[in-house]
Amino acid sequence: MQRDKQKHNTFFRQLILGLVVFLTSQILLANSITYEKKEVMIEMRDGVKLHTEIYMPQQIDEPLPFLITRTPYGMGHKDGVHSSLTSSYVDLADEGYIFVFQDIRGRYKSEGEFVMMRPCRNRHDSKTIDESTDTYDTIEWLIKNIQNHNGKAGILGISYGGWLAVMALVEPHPALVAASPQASPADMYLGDDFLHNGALRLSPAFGYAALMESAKTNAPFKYDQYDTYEFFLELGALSNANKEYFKDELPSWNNFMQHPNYDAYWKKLNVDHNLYNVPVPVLNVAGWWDAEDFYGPLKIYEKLESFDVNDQNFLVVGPWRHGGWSRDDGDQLGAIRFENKTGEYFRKEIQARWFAYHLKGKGDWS
Ligand code: PG9
Repeated sequence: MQRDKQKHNTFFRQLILGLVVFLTSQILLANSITYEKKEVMIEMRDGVKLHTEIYMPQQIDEPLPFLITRTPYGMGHKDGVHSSLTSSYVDLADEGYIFVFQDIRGRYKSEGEFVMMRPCRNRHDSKTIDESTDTYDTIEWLIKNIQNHNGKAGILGISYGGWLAVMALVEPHPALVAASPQASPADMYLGDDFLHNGALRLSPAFGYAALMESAKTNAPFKYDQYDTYEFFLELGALSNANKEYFKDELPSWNNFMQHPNYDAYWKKLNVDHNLYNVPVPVLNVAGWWDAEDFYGPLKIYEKLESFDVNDQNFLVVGPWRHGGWSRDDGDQLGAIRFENKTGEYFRKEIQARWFAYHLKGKGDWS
């Protein structure tokens, strides 16, 4: 009886998997390893489906870990391959992981409503969701539906993607054993993108609200002049932004206008407030010349240190602009030249080694 039920369940799981995988496509070459790409819609606990690309290395026989990146910005492709695999993830792709790229809720090909930096859910209400539960549900689905994995998952991302990696730590899936939040904001009012100690960073806040909340895909604001300094001078009072352009339709801009003080709205968004006893090893990354999110990684590192009994919380800070470690050589910043390719060094000797150690038990890390 039990066995029949199991068979029945397996049959339905396979049937559902068959429906969910709407594209199992090309065998693609990333460096020396061939990857097969699958495109799936993964169902979250509330029924919303998230668009996900999965790249499986073909020549590696041993079970592999998942390496996940979640984004609100859409996925860039070159010849059908996610562009990270041939640029910033080259060293990781050479090592071989099951790469997973996902559009977050409400963005690009994913269903549901997008909420910019969605606050953490009320855990007493089992019907609630947030970016942490979406990551949890994604890992759960991957573990149950993708073959030949080793039961481990890692997550990495930069900026908004870095913040999503931090959110994965709020209610971490047991299979999540490595997270690298890079340039993640920690507090938008105190020191990251939108305000600095209460002073509104007008151009980034205005431009970002427009970019993310005017459409489901990135929609850069179309300034009617080259000199945006002039644009904002001509705009006059801040209230004119809604009157003339946004028409009260952008939730984040409305929040910026309605919460000039450090009130509950901003405090709820502070990641510090949501991280407790994180059991997952973390590689935090920051750039000394990051104009957007330098405050965040230091604060997140500091918070994680407060309960890091196993010495598994790390911080890397280099001579980089926002995200400069992920693609740049890192041997110069504007006119300033350094002796070394610091970006390349980070990707090969730190990032790739750190994930190989935590997800594959390879090499050492101390
Ligand atoms: N600094 C950008 C951001 C992160 C998180 C929230 C809002 C903006 C970014 O580059 O993604």
